[in-house]
Amino acid sequence: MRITDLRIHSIAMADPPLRSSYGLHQPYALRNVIELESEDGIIGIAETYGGEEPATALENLRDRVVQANPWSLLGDLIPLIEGGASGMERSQTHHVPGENPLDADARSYAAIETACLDLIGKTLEVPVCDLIGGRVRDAVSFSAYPFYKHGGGGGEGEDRRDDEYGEALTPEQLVGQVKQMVDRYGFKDIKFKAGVVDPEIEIETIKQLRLELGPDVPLRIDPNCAWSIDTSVKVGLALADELSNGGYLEDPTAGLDGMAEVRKRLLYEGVDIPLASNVSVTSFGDLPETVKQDAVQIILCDHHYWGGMRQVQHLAKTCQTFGIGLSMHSNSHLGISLLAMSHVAAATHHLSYACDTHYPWQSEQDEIVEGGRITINNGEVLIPDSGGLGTKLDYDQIARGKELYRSIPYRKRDDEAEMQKHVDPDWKRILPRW
Ligand code: GKR
Ligand code: MG
Repeated sequence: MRITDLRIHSIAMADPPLRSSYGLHQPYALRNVIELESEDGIIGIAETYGGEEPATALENLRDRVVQANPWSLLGDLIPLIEGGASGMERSQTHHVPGENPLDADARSYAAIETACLDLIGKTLEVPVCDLIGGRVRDAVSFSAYPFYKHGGGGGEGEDRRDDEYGEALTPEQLVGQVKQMVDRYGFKDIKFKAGVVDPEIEIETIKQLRLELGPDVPLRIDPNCAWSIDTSVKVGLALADELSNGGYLEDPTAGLDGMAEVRKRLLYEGVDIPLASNVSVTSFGDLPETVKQDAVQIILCDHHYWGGMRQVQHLAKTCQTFGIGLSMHSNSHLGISLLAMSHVAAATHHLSYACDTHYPWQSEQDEIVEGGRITINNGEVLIPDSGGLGTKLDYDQIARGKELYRSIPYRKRDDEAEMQKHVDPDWKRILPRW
């Protein structure tokens, strides 16, 4: 089988004004969607980070992809994930995910891998999760992902969207947002994006969530490194009860040394809540130091930048070997990514927690897969029965997403610039802020 065409679609989708320690989300999030067409006219698809740079990086692979055999292409491209920061060098930075130059090759490889697996799976009529080793579950659990949020549903001008969740800048509003999301999707776990306001208010938010949701719902908090070591320890002590029982403290502070120190000091105080990370551990090169220092007890994998689904499976086995838990990170995405995340999660035995997803923040209007939005019910995505990822592109919606992309000025994610534009002209990302 030969690949006869590679098509790259740069698209935009509305994104609400969500806050994090990176700043403020722009009114549109960007994605690149790729298609690999085989000589039999079968099309494999993948979704990855958006904007110009990822599109150019994929375009630069065209000569190696077109005319290649999808069965062997992934082996031919392996130097992309075996060299430099994609191999055993460390790749952590404090860029927003998708803008880290050190994992650019791993991101390109992952997109091609997903599209090849979808193409092969569609050709053989085998779901991707079975192709990569076999599913260990038919349904994948995701967690609710509440954010501090300004009023507005995303989009600009005439394309301004309805604001489904409303403003959320106080603990009470955050609790309301969570209840609404849980009612709609049935999530059983909650991951709260923090690092936005004074930690005392974020502690209060978690306490209110615990009171409102009862003792059994796992709670996580992720300030994306906004706290000093002292503040991280203080928050860990204050939330020792609330974050136990299946919860975790995610990237409280920057860097593995800082994470290790927080862990040590919490243990000294008799608090054993695990630390999770998608910032201080972003590649295999970070693992030796992570293990040596016991800096992170849960790694948040992401096939989009860890070099694809099979690298995530290697990561899972490595984590299991060293007694480290595994969960999954997410960034603003549409249905192809949600399905790809679900397939790799379905085929990963050592997946210890519900995965993250931004999917509730995106709207039906922007979905690009046939049949509209993927269903999340009881907090779960069911693996489709059909071959590959189990979905196809809706070409009208792709055309719409491309038109939107052409019509807007955004070409990369820049939460700091957006923050300066709308909230505080002098705002800078400071680590640690508290
Ligand atoms: O969407 O603002 C966001 C998040 O902060 C995202 O960029 C993070 O990568 O969700 C992510 C995380 O868990 O750190
Ligand atoms: Mg995180």
